[in-house]
Amino acid sequence: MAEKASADVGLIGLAVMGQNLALNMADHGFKVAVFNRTTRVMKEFIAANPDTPGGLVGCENLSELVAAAKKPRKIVILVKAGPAVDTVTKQLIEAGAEKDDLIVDCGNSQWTDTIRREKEFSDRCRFFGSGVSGGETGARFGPSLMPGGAADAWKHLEPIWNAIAAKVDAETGKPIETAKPGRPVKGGVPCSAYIGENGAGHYVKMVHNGIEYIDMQLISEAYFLLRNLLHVEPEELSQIFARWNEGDLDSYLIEITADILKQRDPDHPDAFLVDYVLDTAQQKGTGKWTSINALDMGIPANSIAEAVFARCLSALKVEREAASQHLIGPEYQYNGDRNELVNAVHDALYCSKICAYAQGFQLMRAAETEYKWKLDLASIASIWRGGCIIRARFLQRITAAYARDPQLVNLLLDPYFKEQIQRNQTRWRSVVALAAQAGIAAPAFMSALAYHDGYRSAQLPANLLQAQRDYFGAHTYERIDQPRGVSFHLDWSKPDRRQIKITDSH
Ligand code: 2AM
Repeated sequence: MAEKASADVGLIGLAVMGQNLALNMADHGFKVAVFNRTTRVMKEFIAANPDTPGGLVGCENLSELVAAAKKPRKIVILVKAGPAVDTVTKQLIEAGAEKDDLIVDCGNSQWTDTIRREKEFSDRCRFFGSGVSGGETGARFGPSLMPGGAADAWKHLEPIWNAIAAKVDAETGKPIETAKPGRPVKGGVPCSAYIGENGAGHYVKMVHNGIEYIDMQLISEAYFLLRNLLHVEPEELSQIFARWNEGDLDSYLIEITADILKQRDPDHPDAFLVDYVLDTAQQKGTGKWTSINALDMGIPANSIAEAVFARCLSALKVEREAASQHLIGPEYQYNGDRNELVNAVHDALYCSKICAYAQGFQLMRAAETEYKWKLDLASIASIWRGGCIIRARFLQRITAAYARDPQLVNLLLDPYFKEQIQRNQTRWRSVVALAAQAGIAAPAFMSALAYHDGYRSAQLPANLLQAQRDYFGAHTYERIDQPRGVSFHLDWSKPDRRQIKITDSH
């Protein structure tokens, strides 16, 4: 039986993420009241963790949980994203949760659902949506946390969120990774910051995942190009990635890539695991949501979408195998310098990565206007430096870029990133050209370069395109010698082809 109102925080849903977040909070001295729909799971969890610093209070129903939590209550929900979040929130309110209480959905909810819920429950509780990144290990020892909800309620959650988040070094921005069960990290800057109203936290978490898709795809393409052009074994590639991890590309994803590539296959000790893993990627949807949102807002996040499509194409394994018998590519043999190619792929990866992040940050900029949020992009970059899957040295650079200029229109325009691309673009282009020549699919590298070249072009072929639209659909065009907003239509079907001025909004 739960004690009376002694718990600092409540948590509902004891699957792995829920258990790990509860243990993380308890490690930091918070007393956590826990509930799970299936009581046996809760009892087993309590029995398995008798001695946490903060203590766990097992609750058999939601009324017990509500009674156990100190006011204003902070109740974390970690149930399956979707209708279960609505059900549990309503049940919590029925069980006695009050207007000042914070109900914090830490699942992978769509930000639009969080906007709806915050509004729907606004006179019953203070509904928060918090992105949590870093997988199971992150939840246990320090995730990156992206909370969104009412600004005046944030102060109640902040101490807990700051305590359990991953920590980075204040000077270098490097993750401090020494947490052990019962022994949390001391010091450092927490990877947690208030993101904005209602769905802003879940939105930013979604963009994080979209960036993660393209980051992973770029790394996979770098591997694939080197593998196919140099005909090297995974172990040698592992050493290359490990070396890259010492420099500008230093990141969690490069680090695990180096580790994966040297892994031998458990069933074939002479071979490498990566060669036995079927080349079909699955997805849970956050990359797709990011791309759909980019399309909805009209923001060119083409590389993020390309990364989603690359997974879709990979999933057509049977079709690709059949097509490979019929559609013949070029004969190509790379005869150049091996080191030069390795360095060029490194630079191509770095330049493409800059473009990928530029797209993700441009998306968040647009979302500010779309959803009436005020997003601090430097702060968002800073909380991705540790805890999450895309954590990287690179994010220290992005943090610095937005700190230098909070109104920065595009990351590509920041002096540091501008200089990097300037310096490395010849090699980036040579890698893309090589991929095309050799017939090796490198959609992420190519789309990133297309984004860069499109963005830096004052002139694009949309003049012809718009004329086509006017030709077949009378969609009108603006003219370079007239003010913006003044539209014209040419009477293409008539012999005299007269131009008609349609609107003048000025
Ligand atoms: P369970 O152990 O009873 O299945 C992940 O699915 C977590 O969410 C589990 O802890 C699961 O509880 C919980 N969960 C899923 N749907 C739920 C619901 N509608 N109400 C309460 N908990 C739910």
